[in-house]
Amino acid sequence: MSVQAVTAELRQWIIEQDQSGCRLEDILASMRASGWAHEVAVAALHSTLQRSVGQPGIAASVVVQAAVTPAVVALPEPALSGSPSRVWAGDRSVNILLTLQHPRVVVLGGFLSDDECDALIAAAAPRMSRSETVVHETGGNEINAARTSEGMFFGRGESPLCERIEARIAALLNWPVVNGEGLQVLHYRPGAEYKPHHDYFDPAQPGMAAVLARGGQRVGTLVIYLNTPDQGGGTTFPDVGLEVGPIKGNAVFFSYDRPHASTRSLHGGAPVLAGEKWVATKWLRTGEFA
Ligand code: PD2
Ligand code: ZN
Repeated sequence: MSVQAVTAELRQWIIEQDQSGCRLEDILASMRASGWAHEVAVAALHSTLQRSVGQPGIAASVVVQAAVTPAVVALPEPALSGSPSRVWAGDRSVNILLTLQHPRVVVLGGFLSDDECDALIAAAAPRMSRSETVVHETGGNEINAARTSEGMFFGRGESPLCERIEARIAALLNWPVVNGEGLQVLHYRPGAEYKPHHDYFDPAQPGMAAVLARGGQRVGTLVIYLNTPDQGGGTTFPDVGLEVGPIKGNAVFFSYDRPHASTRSLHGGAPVLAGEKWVATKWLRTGEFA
């Protein structure tokens, strides 16, 4: 990925636009249209105009700051200081296979045993129906061509197996069990995929108030692979060109500290090319999910 540098020329251009009365939103839109990444453009606007505050005709940086969605304070996160090869997840040791800072991604080996994967599939299989996605305008659900899997939700703590897995997730990610949604199991047949999306809810959309009232914002996702497809079906992070291979028992965790694309948490389930794919997804909220 190329790094975009904020040059003296760019800063001068920003100051000129601002002095000529251009609205900050329009300066940001011009920068985005010329290929600047959103977060780089916002940072350039912020740092340039903050330094210039007080000069005639230049808007206070506070206006730019308001355009940046504030981060939540705490996030789910494994205890990785000292770069351990394994972390203890309450009842089992889990291997740390890869970590990335931005987006925050941790790939985990041996999160579930083969028996646990098989048992979860067996419990979910009779309850599968076509997966739906949240309609941001209304907060309801709908069938969506971008998501061609079948799925079901377990209630939190619905069975001893769910309870054991939820306790392991809570111990691994240092996040309360009650802040988790119930485990969702997804089944992808050949050709099925989940096109790139963000898991957080866009608070600006009208239907989101009701969704957010029940447990707050989503801040982390754990996708657990319950089988190994023959070909395809990786979890992709298009902003950084990362693809996590779906290996039975392994999992990928990622977090997002604000409901914003600048987290680079855009991700998708690549099409299954041969065989089938089963995953369990756990979404983690800022508050208690009742
Ligand atoms: O199945 C996946 O790899 C996948 C990809 C993206 C699952 C989800 N998102 C999800 O359940 O949110
Ligand atoms: Zn997702």
